[in-house]
Amino acid sequence: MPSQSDLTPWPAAEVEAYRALGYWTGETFGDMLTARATATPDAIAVVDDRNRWTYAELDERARSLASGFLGLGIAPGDRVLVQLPNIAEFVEVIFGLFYAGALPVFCLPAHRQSELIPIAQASGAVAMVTCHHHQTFNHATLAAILRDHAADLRHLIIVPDHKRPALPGGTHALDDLRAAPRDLPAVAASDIAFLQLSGGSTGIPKLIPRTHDDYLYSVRRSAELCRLDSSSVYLAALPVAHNFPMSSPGILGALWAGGTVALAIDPSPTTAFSAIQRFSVTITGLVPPLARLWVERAEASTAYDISSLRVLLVGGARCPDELARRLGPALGVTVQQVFGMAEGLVCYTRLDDPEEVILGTQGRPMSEHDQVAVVDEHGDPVPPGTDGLLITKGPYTIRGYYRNPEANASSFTEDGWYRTGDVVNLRADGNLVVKGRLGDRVNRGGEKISAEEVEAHLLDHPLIRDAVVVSVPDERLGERSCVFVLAADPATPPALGQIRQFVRERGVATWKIPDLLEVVDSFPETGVGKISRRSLRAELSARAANS
Ligand code: OOB
Repeated sequence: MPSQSDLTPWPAAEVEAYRALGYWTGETFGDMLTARATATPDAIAVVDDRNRWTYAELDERARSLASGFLGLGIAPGDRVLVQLPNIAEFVEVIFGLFYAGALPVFCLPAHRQSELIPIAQASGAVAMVTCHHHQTFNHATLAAILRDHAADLRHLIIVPDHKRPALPGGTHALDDLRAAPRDLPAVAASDIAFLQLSGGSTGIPKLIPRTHDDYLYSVRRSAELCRLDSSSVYLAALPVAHNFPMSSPGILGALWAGGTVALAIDPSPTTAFSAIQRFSVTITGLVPPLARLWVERAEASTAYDISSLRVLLVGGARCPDELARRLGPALGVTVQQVFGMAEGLVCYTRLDDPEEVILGTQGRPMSEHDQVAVVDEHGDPVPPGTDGLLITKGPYTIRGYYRNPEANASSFTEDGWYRTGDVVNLRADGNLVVKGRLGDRVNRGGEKISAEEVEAHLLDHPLIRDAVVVSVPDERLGERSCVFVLAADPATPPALGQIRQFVRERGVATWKIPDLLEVVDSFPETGVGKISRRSLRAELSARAANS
């Protein structure tokens, strides 16, 4: 079992208050599915290209998988890496793990060994559930590689691909695990339900422990604010393991409301519009660059009927006001901006907000008991209406990362506020406008890149003496990454193609591969002798303005 120290608890008085307010109800995600399967067994819970399951079927599948997981030796409290694309099996697997009391660790399909090895090690995962292939990448082989690097990783479970029947030795096909349902362990809602991954600003993965109590509250509140009901069909177009399509209001919100989860294997307009038409999707969520692609396609062609779509959530990165204005008319939707983080706090614009709020702000906290404050670098409040750093605490924002005292010391204040690292402006009406970020993170269209992590790879390149990764504004993605390099030998500087290839071969998620390269003779320094990323960014902007 995970020890209580894996979870930094909320203070007792707050726990009591959240229970008294009815925020934390004592219900687990397993309880939620049981309740829905009892209330509306024949309603459709999940659809994708190959499957269509009622609530009763989903429940039965999850229970038999739970029995199979337990039979294999996965015990309550054990961590299990889940790396699956947007397929129906994702939903049965995570509910199977919830029923077994095991903790999914939500990996993204784009993660490669350089992300997954530290995640497996830091979580102490005993098992991994993955697919055979996704978009030409062999995940089964990746899982076998991980097993050699993570001492505790004993069981590899693969969703088979019927076109590629062979599984690597020592692995289990998911279907072979289905076992006759047996008594399932009692799971406490105050326990950790799963581990999410932090968008991260350091190279070391930060694991985010979320309890059933706190996460289910955020799911319920999101479902309410997005007005989900049993007729709602939520399309997971973004990678479903990410916090945004999972819970804002996401697949869990749709299931909480007794609606339907539809999954699209990729978020391209062609795949997603076809899914919207076939499954009569009513609501979905997108990062801004994808929203732009959808708008462009919808403005250019009416090949698909997407008129069932009523609400589009846009978030993960700042949505340019100009794009926000085009979304509603082009896609026939009400826009809801969402500014959230896997650590907790989620802000929404409300569906009935004035247009100026919906189009020009990232909304306001979803809970009356979310606390937000805007401070300067010393932690002192800034005058109202001034840009500053957002700190927060509340009923669904964690008080500490999983087994990571160093990160806790820097990311949380002594009295439990989470330092988001986001620079915001808190308007008098309570809505937030996100202005940027403190520190060394690139937000590449919602995919977060830790500068430090990419720099560490680059420093191993024989032609590189030193490297600094910074963000550069980009019309499509919001930001892209640029690496400034000091060459080991100025006579033979590295070329962009070489360093991209090098980073790719390190086995990292493709979005982390540098977009641009600048070879320089020296780095500008700050007053205290640190490399000034701000000056490097300014240099790039000045160059772009002059070109
Ligand atoms: C979501 O979660 P993460 O954990 O991948 O990233 C959180 C960070 C925030 O701290 C902020 O820097 C950025 O992503 N962000 C936004 C934003 N939404 C997130 N920056 C500007 N405007 C927005 N609307 O990205 C996430 C989690 C739940 C719901 C939505 C997004």
